[in-house]
Amino acid sequence: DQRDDHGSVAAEEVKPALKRPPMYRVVLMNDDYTPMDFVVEVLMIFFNMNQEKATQVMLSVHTQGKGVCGVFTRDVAETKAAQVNQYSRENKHPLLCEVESV
Ligand code: TYC
Repeated sequence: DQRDDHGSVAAEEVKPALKRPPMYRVVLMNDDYTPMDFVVEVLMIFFNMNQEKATQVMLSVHTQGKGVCGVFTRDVAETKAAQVNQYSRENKHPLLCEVESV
């Protein structure tokens, strides 16, 4: 590396301070036991979907096996997935929410 007399790496090798952060998908998994109404409720509460959009996403998960609820920065994605899983356990449903990198 070309260091200047303050020990800093030459400007051309320094990353710009502003970059888009890595994004993460929050994914809902299908199962045989969680009621459809509960999944719709979860999508409305935690992903701000209206009933029509939530029903559409729920049915897509039901038929495809999994589906994307949203794409967020890492902290937001991990928090939403943890909240969904906690809410599902509290209500004795096996619904599983996962995070995957985009
Ligand atoms: N397969 C469930 C049922 O038939 C409904 C369901 C949909 C469950 C989506 C989970 O992520 C899910 N009751």
